[in-house]
Amino acid sequence: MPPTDAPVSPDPVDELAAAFARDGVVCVRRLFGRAEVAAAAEVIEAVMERPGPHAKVASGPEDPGRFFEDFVRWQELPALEELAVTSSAAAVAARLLGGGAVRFYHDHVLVKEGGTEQRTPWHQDQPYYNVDGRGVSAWIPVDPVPRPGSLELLAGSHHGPWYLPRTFLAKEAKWFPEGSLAELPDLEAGRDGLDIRSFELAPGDAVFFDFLTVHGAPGFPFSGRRRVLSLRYLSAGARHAPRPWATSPPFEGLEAELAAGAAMDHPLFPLVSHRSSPTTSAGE
Ligand SMILES: O=C(O)CCC(=O)C(=O)O
Repeated sequence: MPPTDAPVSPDPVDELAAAFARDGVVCVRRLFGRAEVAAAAEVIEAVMERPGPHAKVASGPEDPGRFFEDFVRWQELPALEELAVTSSAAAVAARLLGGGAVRFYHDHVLVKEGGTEQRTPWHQDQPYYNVDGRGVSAWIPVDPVPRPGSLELLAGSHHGPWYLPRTFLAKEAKWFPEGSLAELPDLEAGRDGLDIRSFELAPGDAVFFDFLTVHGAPGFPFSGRRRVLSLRYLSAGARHAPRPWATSPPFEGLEAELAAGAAMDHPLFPLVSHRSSPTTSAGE
């Protein structure tokens, strides 16, 4: 038995959960090992070769690079389902969301080709979704990401308010109507005074962030590509919030099967059953 006054070293995963609750963002180094990074890279290549119905190019025709996105492909790609539901991403998400019946929400592939100038505008994800309650995304690059090309997140912004979601290129209010939510302040103008977090990342490192954390990303002014798999998870307290508009991503017809306010208990949102235990610790 250790002496009772021996210092107790805090569980690194609990430290991570405390940092996530405070800041709405944490970086986990080496979340994916070599085999998982290779599997994620293969998934991204398969998605790019055969884009799905929700795929889009979120950069203009004049951009010297390209910003490609696709969503919700896990049902066609068993390797993606495995990463989403049983990997250490699911394990860390479950710990960050406080346990309970954590569900996988959807996958999102985000690729910026080398030289892409298109910025990902500052935004929160949740106002585009069909859920109320908490969730977390794991943004996992399979290529090295230098800090000037990396995701940026405004610490503490997950406490709210919700900001009006707009289309990335034309800035249209296609979801909540104009005036119904606060406008996002001009973060670029005041960024020196803000607690903006960003990380230089190696393949398999991950940035976990709350569905309400305000985030954006620069273009990718490098020769390599920036291929990212983002895996999104729902807390046990998340509830279905059908909207009178098509959410992004859309879940057509779901309101006929899942009542407004119901738990997200549906085969589209499988329970996570992670095999790996999270032993990773927070990055800087
Ligand atoms: O990868 C990016 O450029 C932006 C990522 C993002 O907005 C997201 O994962 O929600």
